[in-house]
Amino acid sequence: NSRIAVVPGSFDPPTLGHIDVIRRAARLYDELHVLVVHNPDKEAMLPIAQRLALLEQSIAEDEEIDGDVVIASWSMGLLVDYATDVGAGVLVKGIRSQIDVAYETPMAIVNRHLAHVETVFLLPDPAHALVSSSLVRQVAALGGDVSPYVPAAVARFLDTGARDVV
Ligand code: COD
Repeated sequence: NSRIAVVPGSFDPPTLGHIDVIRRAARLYDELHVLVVHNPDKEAMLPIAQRLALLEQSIAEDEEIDGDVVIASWSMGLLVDYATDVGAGVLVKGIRSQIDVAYETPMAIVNRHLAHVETVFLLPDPAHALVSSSLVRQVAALGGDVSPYVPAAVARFLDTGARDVV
């Protein structure tokens, strides 16, 4: 009876906050699905395929993440449909603030009602608690150094200005 969890997010781009949640979730579950989900409320910087590639590289290069990690994307319908398809009973999310609590609480209730999928919340590591993809997008757009906030693969990608040609 293996324990399978989904870590969903926009990952636009992946940050050290995301990697912290993925590392810790990988220790808690036998199999982890890191799922790039299109969030219609947010204007995207990177195409989904680019976010997948950056997650693949970041997770492959991370020495603390081992075990079974699947990286996938989902744009067809409910997040819990993906979870049910892969046999996952848990969504793992990070909670940084009261704003995250207010945003996540109704979704967690709906997802449990819809599909009996539970949501497990991890508090952030203080070192990364203030990191967000939107902060990274702003710093990158203004030409600042994003390397303190993102995995090395993401810093390399953003530094080369490759984002302008995707
Ligand atoms: N420390 C800890 N956790 C963090 C940090 C950090 N520094 N930064 C981000 N996180 C966490 C976030 O709290 C979140 O749990 C996760 O990492 C991903 O963050 P983002 O910003 O990449 O992604 P979001 O917040 O845009 O989430 C997008 C989702 C698609 C996951 C979300 O909107 C969702 O669950 N949608 C549900 C779609 C659906 O099925 N709807 C119908 C039923 S409600």
